Amino acid sequence: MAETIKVNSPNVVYTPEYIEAKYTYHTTQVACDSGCYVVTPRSTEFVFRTERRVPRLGVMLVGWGGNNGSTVTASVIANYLGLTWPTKEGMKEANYLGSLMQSSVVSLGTGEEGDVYVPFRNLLPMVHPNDIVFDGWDISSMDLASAMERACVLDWGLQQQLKPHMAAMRPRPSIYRPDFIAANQFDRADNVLTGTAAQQLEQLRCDIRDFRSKSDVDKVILLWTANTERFALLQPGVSDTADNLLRAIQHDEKEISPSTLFAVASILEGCPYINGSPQNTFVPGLVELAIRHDVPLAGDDFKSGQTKLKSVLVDYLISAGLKPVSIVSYNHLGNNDGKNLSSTKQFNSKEISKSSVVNDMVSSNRIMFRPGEHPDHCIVIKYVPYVGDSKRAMDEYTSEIMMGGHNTIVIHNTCEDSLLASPLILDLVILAELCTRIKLRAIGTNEEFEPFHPVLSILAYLCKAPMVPQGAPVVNALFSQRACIENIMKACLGLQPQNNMQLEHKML
Ligand code: NAI
Ligand code: DG6
Repeated sequence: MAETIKVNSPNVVYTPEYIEAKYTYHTTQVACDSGCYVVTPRSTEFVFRTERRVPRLGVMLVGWGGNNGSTVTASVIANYLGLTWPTKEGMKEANYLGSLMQSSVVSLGTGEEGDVYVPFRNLLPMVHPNDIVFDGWDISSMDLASAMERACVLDWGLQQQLKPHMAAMRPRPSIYRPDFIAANQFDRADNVLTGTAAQQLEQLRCDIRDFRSKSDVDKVILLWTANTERFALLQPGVSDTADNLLRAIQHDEKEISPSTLFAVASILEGCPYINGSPQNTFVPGLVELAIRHDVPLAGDDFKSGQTKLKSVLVDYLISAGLKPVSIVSYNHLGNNDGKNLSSTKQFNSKEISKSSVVNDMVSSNRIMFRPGEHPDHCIVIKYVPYVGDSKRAMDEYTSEIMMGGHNTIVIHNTCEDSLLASPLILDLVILAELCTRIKLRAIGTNEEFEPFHPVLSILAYLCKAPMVPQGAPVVNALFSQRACIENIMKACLGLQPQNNMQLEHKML
């Protein structure tokens, strides 16, 4: 398989610094006039400019010593070193299964023997996960080798090989506001920052600068993979505008969550910030601050297993004309995430994020759902310590079918949660970094190239409750989200989206 791609078109120019591609963006505008939809095809000429130099990327994880944090760090080291280890099923080798960029392919076009598929990662120049440098914070002081052992995720034979490489990695002290996470996390918090919110914010900014200079990375991205917090109350004068938020931090306002403080530090240091948990870190003032500083944000909540499947299955049911009327999603798990979620307020954050995923699909179909009508949707999470990181997810989907019939689908999924989340963390930071190197301008309108909107909805595929720019539609259907990433990356190469028409095979 060839490793590089070169587009042979007068619309695509390669310079040593950039790939510049002219691209015609086709859209369809619909207006309703006297009971008739008037449909107008439109097209806009864009130039996409992608910086070719791939930076050395540093990733700072908040919650570095947790199951996800230790697993993703260990997995990258194992891949970098090409480790293999024995198990009762034979030898295993390090890989990146579950990563959209590293392990899935896209169709590039048609070759002599049919469609030619290439790894997603080869479409544009992007960071390889093996080259990411990790650092981070945790309220638990445990070194990363011990944290990996505490997580009980990776095989023992692999852990033994990794320990010497991880023992010196120590999370930086973090912000602990006991009120935001479950009380049952208290005994973990032995590595905490003291001082006011303003002093803590300053310390986080120093940490980012310290990491940047000591590790010699070109860019830093922060990603929250710490415990799920409760929702912060949205108080006028505190979190409603950027200025109020900054002022409230100076006043040591207690209703500002640790995650929002991390996001503020990240923005002020010019580092993209990603929220892998469901809480409302991105309060309105924070989003305004990101837009003001032009720093990307993405979230919320990794879409790893049950919800990912839900965003496929409900899309299938509704697009097949079957009417889902009841969706019941039950989970039990025994890791520290499950322990934290056994507390009501933290569970509520997760419940909101897990429930929102079908809304856009339901409201798109007015044949089956009247305005305001919705399937019953119930989320249950139980903490069962014995099963550890091996989460069980059981789902029952009941749909109405023709002539009063019912169709009930039951799914049982068992797998290590952190091994599903880790490749998502890699995809999130790699795609966020790529997005900082893409700029575009509409020919005839914009003279200047502009970056994407700081709210990176392009990362929606990886998020349970995708954040989008104000007023933009939320898309949850998984394959639409995947097509969004693929088609934007293809546009950067002047290539049209995959249209699936295959006309060349449909004529005599
Ligand atoms: P975990 O509980 O093993 O790790 C969280 C870590 O965060 C712990 O080490 C804890 O000490 C630390 N922590 C808590 N508050 C902190 C703070 N203020 N600053 C720094 N560190 C702090 O949880 P796990 O399994 O790694 O999950 C992490 C997050 O990702 C959770 O919020 C979870 O809901 C979310 N998530 C996980 C998914 C998965 O498939 N594993 C999928 C979707 C979301
Ligand atoms: C209980 O479901 C624990 C949660 O943290 C989930 O495991 C996590 O959010 C993954 O959820 P999902 O629905 O994407 O599998």
